[in-house]
Amino acid sequence: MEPSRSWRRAILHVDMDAFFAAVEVLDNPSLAGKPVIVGGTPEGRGVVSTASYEARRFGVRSAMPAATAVRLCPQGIFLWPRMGRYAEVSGRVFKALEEVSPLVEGLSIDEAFVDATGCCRGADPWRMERGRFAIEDLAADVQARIETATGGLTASVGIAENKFLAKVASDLRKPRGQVVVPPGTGPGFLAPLPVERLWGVGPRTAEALHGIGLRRIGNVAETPEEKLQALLGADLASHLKRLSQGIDDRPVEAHLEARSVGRETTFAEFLSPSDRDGIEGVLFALADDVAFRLRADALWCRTVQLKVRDGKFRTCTRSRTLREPTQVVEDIYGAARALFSERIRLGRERVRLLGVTASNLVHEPLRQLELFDGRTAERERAESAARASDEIRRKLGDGAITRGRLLGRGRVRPR
Ligand code: TTP
Ligand code: MG
Repeated sequence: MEPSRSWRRAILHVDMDAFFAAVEVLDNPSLAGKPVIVGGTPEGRGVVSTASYEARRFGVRSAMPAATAVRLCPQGIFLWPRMGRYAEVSGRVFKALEEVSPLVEGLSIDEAFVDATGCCRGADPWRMERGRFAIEDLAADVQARIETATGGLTASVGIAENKFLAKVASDLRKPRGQVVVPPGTGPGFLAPLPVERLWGVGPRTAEALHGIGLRRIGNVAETPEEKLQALLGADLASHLKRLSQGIDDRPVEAHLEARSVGRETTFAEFLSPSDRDGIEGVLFALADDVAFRLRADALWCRTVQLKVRDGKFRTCTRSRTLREPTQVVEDIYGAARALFSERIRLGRERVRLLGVTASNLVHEPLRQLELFDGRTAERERAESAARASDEIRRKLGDGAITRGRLLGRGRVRPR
């Protein structure tokens, strides 16, 4: 029996409402109905992680400096984040989701995609029953299971044929929302929404789109792809054009942690182990490519692996786990170089192959949670600079940005 293949996909995007703040209220019911602000201090130190819906009415938002939040909402109740407790509650939410479908992809501590195509009692999730799609009942069941599993927390759900539509939908009617985008209605659903909702449109791309009069997703959908290409480069143009038309084939990946992003190079002329500049130049090029691909997929890695093969075909791999997830070349290169100098013993053997792989991937860096860590702000700047140059790289092709370290390294031959 394989009927599910012919069904249209049914994807849920589940997002907990005001997650950290809701957990605080759950654990201390006297906070119910009050403007709770998690992260930062009443003296205005730190950054807001999230705020209850009551506090949001005053304009308090995630990632806002606490000083601003104090000004907007002086009566706010500021609480220090309790990450351990949030992680524990998150575990319960994910367990409840996994009871419904084996295909659950965590996006962050409070957000997941669920492929529920085969979960409606073995029948088509998009069949109508009493004026509703079967999948709507399943989604309501998911929301109820989350409330039970957590002792009363609410989630919002988006229901659609693909990930992008489901994710946009879940955000539209919070809290405790349920928004369904029936098959075939994606373009009309998206048309009035601002272009910033398109996955991959950051402030710069939004500005570029606004510059040619494209403010709503429907405007992008109607624009000839050639015109978008001239503005954004071929890859981003085709990606945004497809999304704007509600097309997104990405599967729900249940085991992201098993994925990795790597690049390796074999040398026509082996490198001498004493040619540090040559080796480091190659490691930088490999790390640069890995970091670019992580950013393109909106992924961060926790682990960097180095692979070295010598002239006698002996292969050795060494890895290191980083303090914080990253997607910038400086961190990945730094780890690969340290592994090479500290953990690889070549003797007089020459280097035949070098490889760099990023693994232990995550969907979000959790950077705002590390509130007073100076390195985090530094990394955030590095990431945003890298993303800006990615746009140019996509627009002009891979050779466009030549990092200083790569100049004059003619020896690398990609496999
Ligand atoms: P979100 O799901 O973005 O926000 P939320 O759950 O608080 O509110 P919403 O109802 O709009 O979904 O993020 C989940 C948690 O991640 C949030 O409760 C706190 C944390 N977080 C930060 O620490 N910093 C941030 O900048 C964001 C966006 C979230
Ligand atoms: Mg949330």
